[in-house]
Amino acid sequence: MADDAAPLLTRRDGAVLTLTLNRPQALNSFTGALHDALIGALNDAAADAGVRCVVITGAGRGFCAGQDLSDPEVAPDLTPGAVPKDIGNLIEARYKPLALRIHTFPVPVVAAVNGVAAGAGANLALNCDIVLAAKSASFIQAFSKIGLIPDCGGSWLLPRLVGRANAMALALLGDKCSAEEAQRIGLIWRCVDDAALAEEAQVLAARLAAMPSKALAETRRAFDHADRMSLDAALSLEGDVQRRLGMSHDYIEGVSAFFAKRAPVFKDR
Ligand code: T3D
Repeated sequence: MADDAAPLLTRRDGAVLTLTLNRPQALNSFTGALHDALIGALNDAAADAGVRCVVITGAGRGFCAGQDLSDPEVAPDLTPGAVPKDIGNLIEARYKPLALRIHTFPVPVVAAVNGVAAGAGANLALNCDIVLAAKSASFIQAFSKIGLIPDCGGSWLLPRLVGRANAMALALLGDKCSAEEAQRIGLIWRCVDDAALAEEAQVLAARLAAMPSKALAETRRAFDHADRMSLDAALSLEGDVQRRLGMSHDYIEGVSAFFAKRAPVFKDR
């Protein structure tokens, strides 16, 4: 496939937006164009009240192989004596905003990991709220193999997800972690048969889209903050959030629907 194909495909089904990384010839690795397209689509979706869940997946046999190591923006000049590029700028300009965009997203973001997820591609998935993977998919913290550390949030996420012992082994060794092993150690939520992944991701996304979005986003925020807080502070944060949510349409609707024995219709976002 020519590299002038759209690097990101978007599909809207009701309130669910599906974003498909579309550079299958390079396992959907990140170029500047893919970064621009992904953050642009996420920003548009965040501003669109009709979008209530986003699914991120990959075209072809991979999910995302992380940074495209041949992209001129970062590819090292292998000429002896050449001045090294400052790849810290790439992290600040591209990967940090991407990870923060997902962590501050107003509605849930689901990763449907259809194949290998390596480097920043693995951590793109792990930043998402729920990670579903095909059984044949795998997760590779490929950074150590090229002399780097886990980025795109990996240094923060990994120990939180799987504990320090597993995180250190995954990051230092850079070995392939199968989807089944990833589920077993708590790196991802669950894996499903390859043929069922796309459908299961859409069913999950439609279910999340019908839920009270604000409460779901506040749950993520509370979890993200909790590690840095004392129990006392976390309890206070819970009180502050419940105070706000308790004044929302969705809380009134949820309680009304419960007593009326009907399905709630949530609207807040
Ligand atoms: O500048 C910076 O590096 C800073 C940014 C850091 C963020 C990061 O993400 S660092 C980590 C970058 N990613 C990697 O190191 C992973 C590199 N890829 C691999 O190790 C392997 O491709 C996989 C384990 C992911 C999959 O292996 P396999 O055997 O299934 O596929 P393959 O044959 O290696 O790859 C298929 C094609 O995709 C191949 O192209 P070809 O030979 O068919 O023309 C390969 O070169 C290409 N490809 C795979 N990953 C990348 C890539 N091309 C560019 N960049 C890649 N990351």
